[in-house]
Amino acid sequence: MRFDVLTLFPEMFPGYLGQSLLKLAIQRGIVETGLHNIRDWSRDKHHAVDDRPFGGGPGMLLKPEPVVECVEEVRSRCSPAGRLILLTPQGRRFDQRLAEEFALSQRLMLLCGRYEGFDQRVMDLLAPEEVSVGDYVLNGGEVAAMVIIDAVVRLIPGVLGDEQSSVEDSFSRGNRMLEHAQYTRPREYRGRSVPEVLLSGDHEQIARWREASRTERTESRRSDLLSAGQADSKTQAEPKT
Ligand code: 6GU
Repeated sequence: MRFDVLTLFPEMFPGYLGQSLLKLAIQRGIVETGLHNIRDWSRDKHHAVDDRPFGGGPGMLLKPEPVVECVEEVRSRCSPAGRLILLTPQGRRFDQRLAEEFALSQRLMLLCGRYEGFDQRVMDLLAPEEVSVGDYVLNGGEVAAMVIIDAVVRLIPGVLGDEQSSVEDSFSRGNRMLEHAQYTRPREYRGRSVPEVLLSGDHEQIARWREASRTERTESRRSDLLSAGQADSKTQAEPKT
């Protein structure tokens, strides 16, 4: 799978892409990445990529020409064209389901904004899928692009050592529950002991304890997931009664 990132700050990515799991996937040829500086497509003598909004208002907007031309050229360099994703707080909320869908793609192009956003003609001309990673405002789409790459990459077969491990992740296809509590050594730390059942070797009891832990956590922290899980095959969650 190939990820092309279009950004004004490509230098934010190599540190992230060079980390363990992703680094290995790139070395093995399972994942390929391309970083493209939108500024390289500016034809302006000062290499300007932003300008003030018509009608007034705070902040600067990304100019349409460098963005559109950067997307067009990067898109044409390899095939398939893949999905064009524009990172913006105005977009569809990213979740595990969308990550699973993206993971089926051969190529994702991630277009990162900065400043107050894009000139509307970028969206009108390129018709990207607009995606947000949550209801808060980041300084730019770069961290959001890393979030998407991070969530998608672990779903690609062969990236995780044990293929079962992403299937069992919270929110994955077969699991819309939070994960159960886990313990490792030491058996006692600052007066707190590992639950006896986990040391018992009784796998049936352990499975029951874990199920109870997941249910308790999900009910107390994210009860919205329980109703969403029941509405899995529908588009909307049932209204709570
Ligand atoms: Cl995708 N971009 C920015 N700038 N802020 C965000 C976001 C994206 N998703 C949530 N907040």
